[in-house]
Amino acid sequence: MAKSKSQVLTLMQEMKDLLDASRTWLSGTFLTALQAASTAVAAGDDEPEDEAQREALAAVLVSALSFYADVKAACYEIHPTLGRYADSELLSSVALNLRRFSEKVAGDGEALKSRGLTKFSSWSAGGSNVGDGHFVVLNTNRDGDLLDFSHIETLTIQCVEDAVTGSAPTGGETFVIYGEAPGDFEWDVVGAGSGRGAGGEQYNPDWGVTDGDFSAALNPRTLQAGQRFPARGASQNAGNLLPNGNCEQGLAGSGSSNALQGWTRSASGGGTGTLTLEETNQLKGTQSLKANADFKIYVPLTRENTGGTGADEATPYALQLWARCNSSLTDGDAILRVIDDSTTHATITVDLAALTDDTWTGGTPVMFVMPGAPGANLRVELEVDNLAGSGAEVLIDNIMCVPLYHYDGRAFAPLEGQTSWRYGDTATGETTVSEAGALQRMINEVFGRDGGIPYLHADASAATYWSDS
Ligand SMILES: [Ca+2]
Repeated sequence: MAKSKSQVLTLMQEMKDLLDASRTWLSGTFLTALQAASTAVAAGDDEPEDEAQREALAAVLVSALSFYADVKAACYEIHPTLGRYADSELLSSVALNLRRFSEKVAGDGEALKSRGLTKFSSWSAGGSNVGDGHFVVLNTNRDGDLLDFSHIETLTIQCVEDAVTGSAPTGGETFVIYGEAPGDFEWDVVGAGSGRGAGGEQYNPDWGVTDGDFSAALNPRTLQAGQRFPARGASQNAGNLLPNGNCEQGLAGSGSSNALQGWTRSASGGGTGTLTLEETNQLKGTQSLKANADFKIYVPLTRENTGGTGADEATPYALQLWARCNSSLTDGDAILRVIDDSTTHATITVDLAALTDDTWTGGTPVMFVMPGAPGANLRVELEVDNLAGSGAEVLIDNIMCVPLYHYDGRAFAPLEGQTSWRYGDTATGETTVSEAGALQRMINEVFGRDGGIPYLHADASAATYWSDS
């Protein structure tokens, strides 16, 4: 007879205790004693017997490393039991077993206790940065739940090549990400990697992981410590999903049915405004988009690998646009949204009346997860609505829908601003933990670092916990 719920729970608790006890012992009295013994061997003159003593102690260390690996391997072997409890279709698949277990726990209105992570929700930009773009971060999965894993460390992203002193494209300046160095031994749980040598670690979230589809776990946007990556910008070669997001390719069509090149005037609610180009007060490049009446234009998004402007399913993106108004404007909104015929998936709205006159302002970026199974006519719409004021004008530029990078339980990107990123620009963010949920930590440590394996459903306030003890 299969294990009961309480027997499954007890198994998890005892394995967690075994892992924690071995770590406590190894990183505590054992290591202290080993180091003291090594120091004692080194004391005094070198004698012939010292070498044999050093080798013997080295063998002890090798055994300790092997011992800890064996404990983790023993914890790992609980996955078929979790799968059996949750009626997994394939007990040999650790990913499927954990997914089914997580789903059953959530479906039963239960949860593991959250680790108590406090993840930074905004990056702290360096005080001497030249670039004025936004650094964005998203810490939740597609269901809006906190991704309950990450290393406990301070992360840094830093521009290492720009378009002025280097050869990086404007808007796609090269950055690097790194955290803090891992411990000397596997049982020292510290950073995911300082990026200054080996030790970079890949730690996948479940974005893109839908039933039967684990492809996104192998996404090239998943970074490791020390890895270089381009910033996200308004041009398509800087990652923008939207054609002509920097408005440099001009307009298409005529009169009040015209649109940005690469875009289409909406058949419904398309507005009466005729779009023109601004070539004097543009944000960047040589042109921005100008309107003096309402309009709505769109770009269709196709699902990945089907041609056209492909949106990667179930993966995180950011929306942003920049706007500038003249003093005649009394009301109006500039809106960028991801929408299909049944659902609005994300919207960024810039309240034009709240902007400082004749000053470019970047809207607060909006992060969202592209739907895995969108309705018909998935598209991005750009709209100016309720524009009011005699002689009112609005300028728009750097219209962006850009994919985010994945790193250690979060999604993030530096976004192009009015002034481009420069070499040395930086941002930092710290994650702390209250260690509220030891079972969840054990699951993270034993399973969470392998690609494509989902973390278990955890909650800080569920009525029924799979308790730690
Ligand atoms: Ca432009």
